[in-house]
Amino acid sequence: MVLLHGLAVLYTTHVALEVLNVAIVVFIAGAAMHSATVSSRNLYTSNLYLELVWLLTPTAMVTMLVVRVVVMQCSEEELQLHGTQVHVVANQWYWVYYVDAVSLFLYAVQEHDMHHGDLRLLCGMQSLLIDSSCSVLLALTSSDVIHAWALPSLGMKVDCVPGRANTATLVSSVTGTLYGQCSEVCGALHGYMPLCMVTV
Ligand SMILES: [Cu+2]
Repeated sequence: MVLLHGLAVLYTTHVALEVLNVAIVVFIAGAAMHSATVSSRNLYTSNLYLELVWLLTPTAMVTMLVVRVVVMQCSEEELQLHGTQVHVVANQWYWVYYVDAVSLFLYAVQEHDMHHGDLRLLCGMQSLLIDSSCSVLLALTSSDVIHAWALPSLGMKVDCVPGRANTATLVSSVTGTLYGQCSEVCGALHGYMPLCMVTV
């Protein structure tokens, strides 16, 4: 909610600045045309106050943008700090989720264990349960080679790189079972790394 409010404020600011930009362009063009007359040339070529306006107006606009960006970043950090944190470690060829003190090992369901209606290579032995009313901060890494944690239905794809932790904020407005897969070729069983997530 804080992030959405920040985005709305940022959009409003950009629209206001665009209108201001157009007004400045029109003003400067008009002033330039007017200054073409000999009688007013001195006003626009050696006017200290006009120079100050031209200097301070862009400075104020850039300052407004910087302030808005800082507010946005602070809002996003606040959103992340209040959400659930999940650590994801990719391995050849399974996922491990660490949620608080619980570890979840996600393997693909073997074909002889599948039930009617199960999606081949998309169903996992376990599913990560997510509350759709909360944001989830994901910290993703890998223990061996590069993998990619991809959930197309939420438009998410994050690389899992050994020795590096990439972060992403997951906000799901839909409920149900979401499926994804590893999206970086990581070895012989790359196709056997499904992501199965249940949002309630
Ligand atoms: Cu893979």
